[in-house]
Amino acid sequence: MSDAVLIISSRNYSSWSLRGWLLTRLAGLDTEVRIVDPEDAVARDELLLRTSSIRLPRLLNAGVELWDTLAIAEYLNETFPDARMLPADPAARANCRSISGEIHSGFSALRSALPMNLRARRTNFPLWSAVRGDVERVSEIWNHCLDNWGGPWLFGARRSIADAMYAPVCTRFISYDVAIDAACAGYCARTLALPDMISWTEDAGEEVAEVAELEVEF
Ligand SMILES: N[C@@H](CCC(=O)N[C@@H](CS)C(=O)NCC(=O)O)C(=O)O
Repeated sequence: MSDAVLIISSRNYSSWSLRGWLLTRLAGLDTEVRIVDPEDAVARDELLLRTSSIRLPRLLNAGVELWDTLAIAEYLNETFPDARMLPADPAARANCRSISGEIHSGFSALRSALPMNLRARRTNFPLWSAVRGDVERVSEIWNHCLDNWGGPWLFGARRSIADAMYAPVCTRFISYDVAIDAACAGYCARTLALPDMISWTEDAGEEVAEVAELEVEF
């Protein structure tokens, strides 16, 4: 039983929670997962008692408390060097950090128009031009990585922080039936077939909470 705790908001809807959890798995850190509702006043107060942020996911490990997925990623990489969460090659490592930063701070059209909902399956989902631009950029990034470092993961044979950061994009492409090229489709299929993704998705299916506006059929 681990002493580490990962506080998340939802397995079904929270892409940041999925990223945070995949990062702990990549690090080999066993965590107890606690789900809290950030809209709940008592839960918010409890989170704010500990730090000035109510952002989730939040990782508590060995007296250290972190929020924000990139901070969690860098902390885990430093704390568990044997997990080699960043590529060994400096150029690959720089690229891995750049594309992880890009998904962390960008792709707002994709994020808002295609919210993560692991239970959703939409077909013929309309994509407006800004979303198409984001899909093209993601495809460009993935193709560049797969060509440069030979796959099957973005930086070669080992999964890295970047694969965790882009995993919720794979689920969105499947949920909203987004047309992508064969190399990207293969990457999404490999990601969704990971045992960690399967177990997270199964648990998400059992979550009772529903966010009404994200369940609307378009
Ligand atoms: N960039 C942050 C984003 C985290 C985030 O937006 N989390 C959402 C839940 S998925 C949250 O905490 N929302 C609560 C709020 O903003 O009130 C990260 O990398 O962790």
